[in-house]
Amino acid sequence: MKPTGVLVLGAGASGMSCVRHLHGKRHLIICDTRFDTDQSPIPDWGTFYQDFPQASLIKPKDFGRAIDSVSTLIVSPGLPLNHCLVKKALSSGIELVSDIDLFMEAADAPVIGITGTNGKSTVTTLVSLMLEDRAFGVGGNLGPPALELLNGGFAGYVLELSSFQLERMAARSFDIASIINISEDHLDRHVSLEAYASAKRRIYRDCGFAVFNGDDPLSRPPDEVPSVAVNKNERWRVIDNGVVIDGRFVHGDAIKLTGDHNRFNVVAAAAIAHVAGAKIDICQRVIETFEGLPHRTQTVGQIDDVTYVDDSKATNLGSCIAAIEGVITQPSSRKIVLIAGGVGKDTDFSALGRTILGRVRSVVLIGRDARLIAESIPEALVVFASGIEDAVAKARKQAVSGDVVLFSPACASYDMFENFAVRGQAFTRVVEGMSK
Ligand code: UMA
Ligand code: ADP
Repeated sequence: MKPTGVLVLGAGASGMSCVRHLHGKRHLIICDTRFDTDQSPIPDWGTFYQDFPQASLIKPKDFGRAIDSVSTLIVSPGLPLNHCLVKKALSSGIELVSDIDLFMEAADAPVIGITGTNGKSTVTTLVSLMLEDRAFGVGGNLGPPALELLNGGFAGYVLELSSFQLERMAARSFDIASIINISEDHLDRHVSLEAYASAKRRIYRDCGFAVFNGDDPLSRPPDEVPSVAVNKNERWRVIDNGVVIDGRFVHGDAIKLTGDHNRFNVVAAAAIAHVAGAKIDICQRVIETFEGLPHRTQTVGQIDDVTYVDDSKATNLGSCIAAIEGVITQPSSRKIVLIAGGVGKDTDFSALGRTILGRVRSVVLIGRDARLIAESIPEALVVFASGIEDAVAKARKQAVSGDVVLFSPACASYDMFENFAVRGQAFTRVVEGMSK
Protein backbone atom coordinates (compact mmCIF):
# COMPACT_ATOMS: atom_id res chain seq x y z
CA MET A 1 0.00 0.00 0.00
CA LYS A 2 1.23 3.54 -0.79
CA PRO A 3 2.31 5.40 2.37
CA THR A 4 0.13 8.40 3.30
CA GLY A 5 1.82 9.73 6.43
CA VAL A 6 3.24 13.20 6.98
CA LEU A 7 6.76 13.83 8.26
CA VAL A 8 7.03 17.18 10.04
CA LEU A 9 10.63 18.36 10.27
CA GLY A 10 10.96 21.11 12.87
CA ALA A 11 8.92 21.29 16.09
CA GLY A 12 8.91 25.09 16.48
CA ALA A 13 5.86 27.35 16.19
CA SER A 14 5.00 26.54 12.57
CA GLY A 15 5.79 22.81 12.81
CA MET A 16 3.55 22.48 15.85
CA SER A 17 0.75 24.41 14.14
CA CYS A 18 0.87 21.74 11.39
CA VAL A 19 0.78 18.98 14.01
CA ARG A 20 -2.31 20.52 15.65
CA HIS A 21 -3.97 20.96 12.26
CA LEU A 22 -3.29 17.42 10.99
CA HIS A 23 -3.48 15.36 14.18
CA GLY A 24 -6.14 12.69 13.89
CA LYS A 25 -6.48 13.26 10.15
CA ARG A 26 -3.10 11.96 8.89
CA HIS A 27 -0.47 9.68 10.38
CA LEU A 28 2.13 12.11 11.78
CA ILE A 29 5.84 11.68 12.47
CA ILE A 30 7.71 14.63 13.98
CA CYS A 31 11.47 15.11 13.94
CA ASP A 32 13.67 18.03 14.96
CA THR A 33 17.45 18.25 14.63
CA ARG A 34 17.45 19.65 18.18
CA PHE A 35 15.81 16.55 19.71
CA ASP A 36 19.33 15.29 20.43
CA THR A 37 20.41 18.49 22.18
CA ASP A 38 19.62 20.39 25.37
CA GLN A 39 17.74 22.91 23.18
CA SER A 40 15.03 20.45 22.24
CA PRO A 41 11.73 22.27 21.56
CA ILE A 42 9.94 19.26 23.16
CA PRO A 43 11.93 18.44 26.29
CA ASP A 44 9.14 16.27 27.74
CA TRP A 45 7.95 13.66 25.23
CA GLY A 46 5.46 12.22 27.76
CA THR A 47 3.41 15.42 27.87
CA PHE A 48 3.53 15.61 24.07
CA TYR A 49 2.05 12.10 23.77
CA GLN A 50 -0.77 13.03 26.16
CA ASP A 51 -1.73 15.87 23.80
CA PHE A 52 -1.06 14.03 20.54
CA PRO A 53 -1.53 10.30 21.18
CA GLN A 54 -1.69 9.43 17.49
CA ALA A 55 1.61 11.09 16.52
CA SER A 56 5.18 9.77 16.81
CA LEU A 57 8.32 11.66 17.75
CA ILE A 58 11.61 10.45 16.27
CA LYS A 59 15.28 11.33 16.69
CA PRO A 60 17.24 12.54 13.63
CA LYS A 61 19.07 9.18 13.45
CA ASP A 62 15.72 7.50 12.66
CA PHE A 63 14.72 10.03 9.98
CA GLY A 64 15.93 7.87 7.06
CA ARG A 65 13.74 4.95 8.14
CA ALA A 66 10.68 7.20 8.67
CA ILE A 67 10.78 8.38 5.06
CA ASP A 68 9.44 5.04 3.87
CA SER A 69 6.15 5.45 5.74
CA VAL A 70 5.22 8.95 4.54
CA SER A 71 4.15 10.67 1.32
CA THR A 72 4.55 14.27 2.48
CA LEU A 73 7.28 16.34 4.12
CA ILE A 74 6.76 19.64 5.96
CA VAL A 75 9.98 21.57 6.63
CA SER A 76 10.01 24.46 9.13
CA PRO A 77 11.14 27.81 7.72
CA GLY A 78 14.18 27.88 10.02
CA LEU A 79 15.71 24.89 8.25
CA PRO A 80 17.31 25.41 4.83
CA LEU A 81 16.01 23.23 2.00
CA ASN A 82 19.56 22.03 1.34
CA HIS A 83 19.75 20.51 4.84
CA CYS A 84 20.96 16.90 4.54
CA LEU A 85 17.73 15.44 6.01
CA VAL A 86 15.57 17.45 3.60
CA LYS A 87 17.71 16.44 0.63
CA LYS A 88 17.48 12.80 1.67
CA ALA A 89 13.67 12.93 1.88
CA LEU A 90 13.15 14.85 -1.36
CA SER A 91 15.47 12.57 -3.32
CA SER A 92 13.14 9.69 -2.46
CA GLY A 93 10.22 11.44 -4.21
CA ILE A 94 8.30 12.72 -1.19
CA GLU A 95 6.10 15.77 -1.78
CA LEU A 96 7.16 19.02 -0.05
CA VAL A 97 4.29 20.94 1.55
CA SER A 98 4.35 23.97 3.84
CA ASP A 99 2.19 25.26 6.65
CA ILE A 100 1.09 28.05 4.30
CA ASP A 101 -0.07 25.42 1.76
CA LEU A 102 -2.17 23.72 4.44
CA PHE A 103 -3.57 27.09 5.46
CA MET A 104 -4.45 28.12 1.89
CA GLU A 105 -6.22 24.79 1.30
CA ALA A 106 -8.35 25.26 4.41
CA ALA A 107 -8.95 29.05 4.34
CA ASP A 108 -12.54 29.88 3.44
CA ALA A 109 -12.15 33.67 3.13
CA PRO A 110 -9.96 36.09 1.11
CA VAL A 111 -6.23 35.99 1.90
CA ILE A 112 -3.79 38.90 1.55
CA GLY A 113 -0.08 37.95 1.39
CA ILE A 114 2.58 40.56 2.15
CA THR A 115 6.31 40.15 1.77
CA GLY A 116 9.42 42.28 1.22
CA THR A 117 12.88 42.61 2.70
CA ASN A 118 11.83 45.43 5.04
CA GLY A 119 8.52 46.81 6.21
CA LYS A 120 6.56 43.52 6.17
CA SER A 121 5.43 43.72 9.80
CA THR A 122 4.69 47.44 9.65
CA VAL A 123 2.62 47.15 6.45
CA THR A 124 0.87 43.96 7.62
CA THR A 125 -0.10 45.65 10.89
CA LEU A 126 -1.27 48.82 9.13
CA VAL A 127 -3.42 46.75 6.73
CA SER A 128 -4.97 44.78 9.57
CA LEU A 129 -5.82 48.03 11.42
CA MET A 130 -7.31 49.54 8.26
CA LEU A 131 -9.45 46.40 7.91
CA GLU A 132 -10.29 46.18 11.62
CA ASP A 133 -14.01 46.77 11.16
CA ARG A 134 -14.07 43.94 8.61
CA ALA A 135 -12.62 41.40 11.11
CA PHE A 136 -9.50 40.20 9.29
CA GLY A 137 -7.15 37.81 11.13
CA VAL A 138 -3.44 38.67 11.06
CA GLY A 139 -0.49 36.29 11.33
CA GLY A 140 2.17 34.32 9.43
CA ASN A 141 5.81 35.32 9.84
CA LEU A 142 4.95 37.94 12.47
CA GLY A 143 3.03 35.27 14.37
CA PRO A 144 0.69 33.57 15.20
CA PRO A 145 1.37 30.87 12.60
CA ALA A 146 -1.15 31.09 9.75
CA LEU A 147 -2.89 27.80 10.62
CA GLU A 148 -3.78 29.11 14.07
CA LEU A 149 -5.99 31.77 12.50
CA LEU A 150 -8.35 29.16 11.08
CA ASN A 151 -11.60 28.72 13.06
CA GLY A 152 -11.22 32.25 14.40
CA GLY A 153 -14.38 33.32 12.55
CA PHE A 154 -12.46 35.85 10.45
CA ALA A 155 -13.88 37.43 7.30
CA GLY A 156 -10.41 37.43 5.72
CA TYR A 157 -6.73 37.05 6.53
CA VAL A 158 -3.60 39.22 6.30
CA LEU A 159 -0.41 37.15 6.24
CA GLU A 160 3.15 38.38 6.55
CA LEU A 161 5.31 35.93 4.59
CA SER A 162 9.08 35.45 4.70
CA SER A 163 11.25 34.27 1.80
CA PHE A 164 11.70 30.99 3.69
CA GLN A 165 7.94 30.44 3.82
CA LEU A 166 7.49 31.40 0.17
CA GLU A 167 10.33 29.27 -1.21
CA ARG A 168 8.70 26.08 0.12
CA MET A 169 5.11 26.94 -0.79
CA ALA A 170 3.40 25.35 -3.82
CA ALA A 171 1.57 27.54 -6.39
CA ARG A 172 -1.06 29.39 -4.40
CA SER A 173 -3.46 32.12 -5.35
CA PHE A 174 -3.54 34.97 -2.90
CA ASP A 175 -6.45 37.33 -3.46
CA ILE A 176 -4.05 40.24 -3.01
CA ALA A 177 -0.26 39.88 -2.98
CA SER A 178 2.35 42.53 -2.25
CA ILE A 179 6.13 42.88 -2.33
CA ILE A 180 7.15 46.07 -0.55
CA ASN A 181 10.82 46.07 -1.59
CA ILE A 182 13.73 43.71 -2.17
CA SER A 183 17.31 44.33 -1.08
CA GLU A 184 20.17 42.11 0.04
CA ASP A 185 19.31 39.84 2.99
CA HIS A 186 19.59 36.19 4.04
CA LEU A 187 22.39 35.55 1.52
CA ASP A 188 23.69 32.94 3.94
CA ARG A 189 20.52 30.98 3.06
CA HIS A 190 19.68 31.96 -0.54
CA VAL A 191 22.49 31.50 -3.06
CA SER A 192 22.13 34.97 -4.65
CA LEU A 193 20.03 38.13 -4.58
CA GLU A 194 18.19 36.84 -7.68
CA ALA A 195 17.40 33.50 -5.96
CA TYR A 196 16.15 35.41 -2.90
CA ALA A 197 14.04 37.70 -5.11
CA SER A 198 12.52 34.80 -7.04
CA ALA A 199 11.57 33.09 -3.76
CA LYS A 200 9.74 36.31 -2.83
CA ARG A 201 8.09 36.65 -6.25
CA ARG A 202 6.41 33.25 -5.82
CA ILE A 203 3.82 35.26 -3.87
CA TYR A 204 2.40 36.54 -7.19
CA ARG A 205 1.67 33.14 -8.74
CA ASP A 206 -2.00 33.11 -9.76
CA CYS A 207 -2.78 36.03 -7.45
CA GLY A 208 -5.87 38.14 -8.02
CA PHE A 209 -4.32 41.59 -7.57
CA ALA A 210 -0.85 42.91 -6.77
CA VAL A 211 0.39 46.02 -4.96
CA PHE A 212 4.09 46.60 -5.53
CA ASN A 213 6.89 49.14 -5.27
CA GLY A 214 7.02 51.11 -8.52
CA ASP A 215 10.56 52.23 -7.66
CA ASP A 216 11.84 48.68 -7.22
CA PRO A 217 11.92 46.52 -10.37
CA LEU A 218 12.58 43.38 -8.31
CA SER A 219 9.17 43.73 -6.66
CA ARG A 220 7.27 43.79 -9.98
CA PRO A 221 4.54 41.17 -10.59
CA PRO A 222 4.02 39.42 -13.97
CA ASP A 223 2.39 41.76 -16.55
CA GLU A 224 -0.87 39.80 -16.67
CA VAL A 225 -1.62 40.45 -12.97
CA PRO A 226 -3.82 43.53 -12.35
CA SER A 227 -1.82 45.80 -10.08
CA VAL A 228 -1.03 49.14 -8.45
CA ALA A 229 2.58 50.35 -8.69
CA VAL A 230 2.97 52.54 -5.60
CA ASN A 231 4.84 55.78 -6.43
CA LYS A 232 4.23 55.29 -10.17
CA ASN A 233 0.49 55.74 -9.80
CA GLU A 234 -0.97 59.27 -9.50
CA ARG A 235 -3.49 58.07 -6.92
CA TRP A 236 -1.04 56.15 -4.72
CA ARG A 237 2.29 57.83 -4.01
CA VAL A 238 4.65 59.63 -1.69
CA ILE A 239 5.12 63.31 -2.52
CA ASP A 240 7.37 66.04 -1.11
CA ASN A 241 5.10 67.22 1.71
CA GLY A 242 3.05 64.09 2.36
CA VAL A 243 1.33 61.17 0.69
CA VAL A 244 -1.49 60.60 -1.76
CA ILE A 245 -3.88 57.71 -1.01
CA ASP A 246 -6.56 56.97 -3.59
CA GLY A 247 -6.01 60.50 -4.92
CA ARG A 248 -6.47 62.11 -1.49
CA PHE A 249 -3.62 64.22 -0.04
CA VAL A 250 -2.53 63.56 3.57
CA HIS A 251 0.01 66.08 4.90
CA GLY A 252 3.31 64.65 6.20
CA ASP A 253 2.85 66.41 9.56
CA ALA A 254 -0.31 64.35 10.15
CA ILE A 255 1.51 61.02 9.62
CA LYS A 256 2.61 59.52 12.93
CA LEU A 257 5.36 57.26 11.54
CA THR A 258 8.64 58.95 10.67
CA GLY A 259 10.99 58.54 7.71
CA ASP A 260 10.45 58.29 3.95
CA HIS A 261 10.38 54.50 4.14
CA ASN A 262 7.35 54.71 6.43
CA ARG A 263 5.59 57.15 4.10
CA PHE A 264 5.96 54.50 1.46
CA ASN A 265 4.66 51.86 3.88
CA VAL A 266 1.48 53.81 4.70
CA VAL A 267 0.65 54.30 1.00
CA ALA A 268 1.30 50.62 0.19
CA ALA A 269 -0.81 49.54 3.18
CA ALA A 270 -3.68 51.85 2.22
CA ALA A 271 -3.60 50.54 -1.37
CA ILE A 272 -3.73 46.92 -0.19
CA ALA A 273 -6.47 47.57 2.39
CA HIS A 274 -8.55 49.65 -0.05
CA VAL A 275 -8.49 46.90 -2.67
CA ALA A 276 -9.63 44.53 0.11
CA GLY A 277 -12.57 46.81 0.85
CA ALA A 278 -11.35 49.30 3.50
CA LYS A 279 -12.85 52.78 3.37
CA ILE A 280 -10.30 55.46 2.56
CA ASP A 281 -11.43 57.53 5.61
CA ILE A 282 -10.44 54.63 7.86
CA CYS A 283 -7.09 54.22 6.05
CA GLN A 284 -6.39 57.92 6.67
CA ARG A 285 -7.36 57.67 10.33
CA VAL A 286 -4.96 54.74 10.81
CA ILE A 287 -2.15 56.64 9.07
CA GLU A 288 -2.77 59.58 11.40
CA THR A 289 -2.80 57.51 14.58
CA PHE A 290 -0.55 54.41 14.21
CA GLU A 291 2.66 55.07 16.13
CA GLY A 292 4.60 52.06 14.90
CA LEU A 293 5.69 48.72 16.29
CA PRO A 294 8.32 48.44 19.03
CA HIS A 295 11.99 48.20 17.96
CA ARG A 296 11.37 49.93 14.61
CA THR A 297 12.87 53.46 14.82
CA GLN A 298 11.21 53.83 18.23
CA THR A 299 12.33 56.70 20.46
CA VAL A 300 13.10 55.20 23.87
CA GLY A 301 14.87 58.02 25.71
CA GLN A 302 16.09 61.61 25.81
CA ILE A 303 19.21 62.31 27.87
CA ASP A 304 21.18 65.61 27.86
CA ASP A 305 19.33 66.71 24.70
CA VAL A 306 20.36 63.51 22.89
CA THR A 307 17.57 61.25 21.54
CA TYR A 308 17.96 57.46 21.79
CA VAL A 309 16.24 55.42 19.08
CA ASP A 310 15.73 51.64 19.19
CA ASP A 311 15.71 50.16 15.67
CA SER A 312 16.76 46.66 16.74
CA LYS A 313 14.47 45.16 14.05
CA ALA A 314 16.98 46.46 11.47
CA THR A 315 18.42 43.01 10.87
CA ASN A 316 19.81 43.87 7.44
CA LEU A 317 21.59 46.73 5.71
CA GLY A 318 18.54 48.09 3.79
CA SER A 319 16.59 48.77 6.98
CA CYS A 320 19.60 50.39 8.68
CA ILE A 321 20.11 52.70 5.68
CA ALA A 322 16.40 53.61 5.70
CA ALA A 323 16.71 54.54 9.40
CA ILE A 324 19.87 56.63 8.86
CA GLU A 325 18.17 58.47 6.01
CA GLY A 326 14.90 58.93 7.89
CA VAL A 327 15.70 59.53 11.53
CA ILE A 328 16.84 63.14 11.22
CA THR A 329 14.49 64.86 8.83
CA GLN A 330 15.53 68.50 9.19
CA PRO A 331 18.81 69.42 7.47
CA SER A 332 20.83 70.75 10.39
CA SER A 333 24.02 70.28 12.35
CA ARG A 334 22.41 67.36 14.20
CA LYS A 335 24.13 64.08 13.59
CA ILE A 336 23.62 60.39 14.26
CA VAL A 337 25.80 58.22 16.44
CA LEU A 338 25.09 54.77 15.03
CA ILE A 339 25.35 51.56 17.04
CA ALA A 340 25.49 48.54 14.70
CA GLY A 341 26.81 44.99 14.42
CA GLY A 342 25.92 41.35 15.03
CA VAL A 343 25.69 38.60 12.42
CA GLY A 344 26.15 40.13 8.97
CA LYS A 345 24.69 37.21 6.94
CA ASP A 346 27.36 37.57 4.17
CA THR A 347 26.17 41.10 3.32
CA ASP A 348 28.38 43.53 1.40
CA PHE A 349 28.45 46.56 3.75
CA SER A 350 30.06 49.04 1.35
CA ALA A 351 26.77 50.97 0.93
CA LEU A 352 26.84 51.72 4.67
CA GLY A 353 30.13 53.58 4.23
CA ARG A 354 28.50 55.82 1.59
CA THR A 355 25.26 56.42 3.50
CA ILE A 356 26.88 57.56 6.74
CA LEU A 357 28.98 60.31 5.15
CA GLY A 358 27.74 63.72 6.31
CA ARG A 359 25.04 62.15 8.49
CA VAL A 360 26.83 60.05 11.06
CA ARG A 361 29.26 61.36 13.68
CA SER A 362 30.64 57.94 14.54
CA VAL A 363 29.77 54.26 14.36
CA VAL A 364 29.99 52.11 17.48
CA LEU A 365 30.37 48.47 16.44
CA ILE A 366 29.49 45.37 18.45
CA GLY A 367 29.11 41.65 17.84
CA ARG A 368 30.55 38.90 15.70
CA ASP A 369 31.01 40.82 12.45
CA ALA A 370 32.11 44.18 13.94
CA ARG A 371 35.55 44.06 12.31
CA LEU A 372 34.14 43.02 8.95
CA ILE A 373 31.69 45.96 8.97
CA ALA A 374 34.51 48.31 10.04
CA GLU A 375 36.29 47.59 6.73
CA SER A 376 33.52 49.53 4.93
CA ILE A 377 33.64 52.59 7.21
CA PRO A 378 36.27 55.38 7.37
CA GLU A 379 38.61 54.40 10.21
CA ALA A 380 38.27 57.74 12.01
CA LEU A 381 34.54 57.12 12.55
CA VAL A 382 34.81 53.62 14.02
CA VAL A 383 34.60 52.84 17.74
CA PHE A 384 34.55 49.20 18.92
CA ALA A 385 32.51 48.15 21.97
CA SER A 386 32.40 44.89 23.91
CA GLY A 387 28.61 44.69 24.30
CA ILE A 388 25.42 46.69 24.42
CA GLU A 389 26.18 48.49 27.70
CA ASP A 390 29.66 49.49 26.58
CA ALA A 391 28.24 50.56 23.18
CA VAL A 392 25.63 52.87 24.70
CA ALA A 393 28.22 54.38 27.09
CA LYS A 394 30.63 55.00 24.18
CA ALA A 395 27.84 56.41 21.98
CA ARG A 396 26.87 58.78 24.79
CA LYS A 397 30.42 60.10 24.93
CA GLN A 398 30.48 60.66 21.16
CA ALA A 399 27.09 62.41 20.92
CA VAL A 400 26.66 66.18 21.24
CA SER A 401 23.53 68.16 22.08
CA GLY A 402 20.80 67.62 19.45
CA ASP A 403 22.23 64.31 18.17
CA VAL A 404 20.44 60.99 17.83
CA VAL A 405 21.95 57.76 19.12
CA LEU A 406 20.51 55.23 16.67
CA PHE A 407 20.65 51.52 17.52
CA SER A 408 20.11 50.04 14.05
CA PRO A 409 22.33 46.94 13.92
CA ALA A 410 22.05 46.02 10.18
CA CYS A 411 22.67 42.47 11.39
CA ALA A 412 20.90 39.47 12.89
CA SER A 413 21.03 39.26 16.68
CA TYR A 414 21.70 35.60 17.42
CA ASP A 415 25.42 35.96 18.23
CA MET A 416 24.50 37.89 21.40
CA PHE A 417 20.73 37.71 21.93
CA GLU A 418 17.80 35.32 21.55
CA ASN A 419 16.15 37.56 18.96
CA PHE A 420 15.78 41.19 17.82
CA ALA A 421 13.16 41.94 20.49
CA VAL A 422 15.41 40.83 23.37
CA ARG A 423 18.24 42.87 21.80
CA GLY A 424 16.00 45.97 21.61
CA GLN A 425 14.87 45.50 25.20
CA ALA A 426 18.52 45.28 26.31
CA PHE A 427 19.29 48.58 24.55
CA THR A 428 16.23 50.26 26.07
CA ARG A 429 17.09 49.00 29.56
CA VAL A 430 20.61 50.46 29.34
CA VAL A 431 19.24 53.81 28.10
CA GLU A 432 16.60 53.90 30.86
CA GLY A 433 19.27 53.02 33.43
CA MET A 434 21.40 55.96 32.28
CA SER A 435 18.56 58.44 32.58
CA LYS A 436 17.90 57.64 36.26
N1 UMA B 1 15.69 24.52 13.95
C1 UMA B 1 16.58 23.51 14.14
N2 UMA B 1 16.20 22.25 13.83
C2 UMA B 1 14.97 21.99 13.35
C3 UMA B 1 14.05 23.03 13.16
C4 UMA B 1 14.45 24.30 13.47
O1 UMA B 1 17.69 23.71 14.60
O2 UMA B 1 14.70 20.79 13.11
C5 UMA B 1 16.10 25.89 14.31
C6 UMA B 1 16.18 26.85 13.13
O3 UMA B 1 17.40 26.78 12.47
C7 UMA B 1 15.90 28.19 13.81
C8 UMA B 1 14.97 27.83 14.95
O4 UMA B 1 15.09 26.44 15.11
O5 UMA B 1 17.07 28.72 14.37
C9 UMA B 1 13.52 28.22 14.70
O6 UMA B 1 13.14 27.72 13.44
P1 UMA B 1 11.68 27.18 13.13
O7 UMA B 1 11.58 26.94 11.67
O8 UMA B 1 11.35 26.08 14.04
O9 UMA B 1 10.82 28.46 13.51
P2 UMA B 1 9.33 28.51 14.06
O10 UMA B 1 9.34 28.49 15.54
O11 UMA B 1 8.49 27.50 13.35
O12 UMA B 1 8.91 29.99 13.59
C10 UMA B 1 8.68 30.22 12.21
C11 UMA B 1 9.41 31.50 11.82
N3 UMA B 1 10.83 31.36 12.11
C12 UMA B 1 11.78 31.39 11.14
O13 UMA B 1 11.52 31.60 9.98
C13 UMA B 1 13.20 31.20 11.57
C14 UMA B 1 8.86 32.66 12.63
O14 UMA B 1 9.41 33.85 12.12
C15 UMA B 1 7.32 32.74 12.44
O15 UMA B 1 6.79 33.72 13.31
C16 UMA B 1 6.70 31.39 12.79
O16 UMA B 1 7.29 30.36 11.99
C17 UMA B 1 5.18 31.38 12.53
O17 UMA B 1 4.89 31.53 11.17
C18 UMA B 1 10.40 34.46 12.95
C19 UMA B 1 11.60 34.88 12.11
O18 UMA B 1 12.67 35.12 12.68
C20 UMA B 1 9.81 35.73 13.61
N4 UMA B 1 11.47 34.99 10.78
C21 UMA B 1 12.56 35.42 9.92
C22 UMA B 1 12.60 36.93 9.81
O19 UMA B 1 11.57 37.59 10.06
O20 UMA B 1 13.67 37.46 9.40
C23 UMA B 1 12.37 34.84 8.52
P1 ADP C 1 10.06 43.30 8.46
O1 ADP C 1 8.89 42.62 9.05
O2 ADP C 1 10.15 43.16 6.96
O3 ADP C 1 11.35 42.99 9.14
P2 ADP C 1 9.45 45.76 9.89
O4 ADP C 1 8.25 46.57 9.61
O5 ADP C 1 9.47 44.96 11.13
O6 ADP C 1 9.79 44.88 8.63
O7 ADP C 1 10.71 46.73 9.93
C1 ADP C 1 12.01 46.16 10.02
C2 ADP C 1 13.06 47.20 9.86
O8 ADP C 1 13.02 47.78 8.56
C3 ADP C 1 12.96 48.36 10.83
O9 ADP C 1 14.27 48.68 11.19
C4 ADP C 1 12.29 49.48 10.03
O10 ADP C 1 12.67 50.74 10.50
C5 ADP C 1 12.80 49.20 8.61
N1 ADP C 1 11.82 49.46 7.54
C6 ADP C 1 10.48 49.43 7.66
N2 ADP C 1 9.90 49.69 6.46
C7 ADP C 1 10.89 49.85 5.56
C8 ADP C 1 10.93 50.13 4.15
N3 ADP C 1 9.81 50.29 3.44
N4 ADP C 1 12.15 50.23 3.58
C9 ADP C 1 13.29 50.08 4.30
N5 ADP C 1 13.31 49.82 5.63
C10 ADP C 1 12.12 49.71 6.26
